[in-house]
Amino acid sequence: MKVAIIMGSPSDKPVMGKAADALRELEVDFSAWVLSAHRAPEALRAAVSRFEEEGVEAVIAGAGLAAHLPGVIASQTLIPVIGVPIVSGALGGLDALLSMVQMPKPVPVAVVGVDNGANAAYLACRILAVKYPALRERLSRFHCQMQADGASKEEAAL
Ligand code: RP5
Repeated sequence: MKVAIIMGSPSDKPVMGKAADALRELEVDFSAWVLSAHRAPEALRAAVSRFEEEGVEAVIAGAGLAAHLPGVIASQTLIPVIGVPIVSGALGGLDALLSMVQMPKPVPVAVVGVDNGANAAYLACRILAVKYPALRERLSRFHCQMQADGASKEEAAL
């Protein structure tokens, strides 16, 4: 079980680091690369072609501006791809969000909120948990803990 984290630029690392943190928290193995769909298309294609033999079962792809990275990856593999739109430049992430979410059928990309690298990791874990009972158990404990924490905050709100 492995997740591939791909980002378009080193400048995307702060957001994608949140995805890595969440995967570590849930004990899910991952590899991370900087591979731009526009600046390194051949290297990206080569990396995607190795995913299956490397045991990659979900991909998290983050990029800003005209963010074609997750869509291009989804065009080259059947492994589910989750896009993270990243704030960069004048349009504040709306450009990246629309670039990712408006994929043509039958090449879907799941998209999380702008700059929400952590949620991409949690979604990847939910996808993998269908197949891996131990991960499902860790996710379940994590979810229960979150609800308990939320309840105790509410009691202290006044
Ligand atoms: C995108 O362009 C990258 O994903 C990044 O979010 C944005 C800006 O890249 P840099 O100019 O900072 O390398 O391809």
